[in-house]
Amino acid sequence: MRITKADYHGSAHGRQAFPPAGRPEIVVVGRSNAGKSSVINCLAARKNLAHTGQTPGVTTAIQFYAINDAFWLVDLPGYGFARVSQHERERWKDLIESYLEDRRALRLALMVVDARRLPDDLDRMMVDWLRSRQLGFVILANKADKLKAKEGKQALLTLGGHLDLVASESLLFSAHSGLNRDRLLSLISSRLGSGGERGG
Ligand SMILES: Nc1nc2c(ncn2[C@@H]2O[C@H](COP(=O)(O)OP(=O)(O)OP(=O)(O)O)[C@@H](O)[C@H]2O)c(=O)[nH]1
Ligand SMILES: [Mg+2]
Repeated sequence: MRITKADYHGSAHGRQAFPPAGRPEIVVVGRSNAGKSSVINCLAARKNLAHTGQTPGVTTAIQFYAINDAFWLVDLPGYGFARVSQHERERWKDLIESYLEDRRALRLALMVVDARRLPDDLDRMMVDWLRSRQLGFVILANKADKLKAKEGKQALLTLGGHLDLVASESLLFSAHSGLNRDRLLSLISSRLGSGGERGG
């Protein structure tokens, strides 16, 4: 698949601002600062489509991007960011859950983790949640440009061990170098083509 058009559509702080159903959706989830917004920019081959930043907590609402006028690529706030108030964290959690529960046209979740870090309880909870909802996912072990090839392989094994993944559920990735961008685009393309709405 080639991405020829990527447009920012809007930002949602609640259900009422989600775009109407119709197009299939691909969502990006993961811990704050793992590189979710950077993955979107990498896929769209645009430097500043989604806001990124060195400090966690950059994305605070759900961002919708229209890709090829055919599907939504959706950026979520990150979880696990300690330096916001409990109230704000609860609000993000409710927002993320309302989105993931609500959207029948979700075809695939791209769960972004930092390949240099061990997954934690929140990552585990997210994987369990995705499994329990039977939402297809792939874990992107991002920032692989910071690792040597051997370390990258080891990071994937460690990740798989901690989260009980089968090989097809993770991919070494770099939003900066574009490592495995093509493979991810093929996966997205095949999921978009697979049709069908999620069951209740
Ligand atoms: N070296 C390297 N750095 C990356 C990569 N992807 C993201 N980063 C950096 O990681 C930091 C966080 O990236 P973001 O894309 O803003 O992360 P996010 O997950 O959207 O963060 P929140 O919106 O705060 O949840 C930025 O400084 C990025 O430049 C990558 O593949 N390699
Ligand atoms: Mg972000």
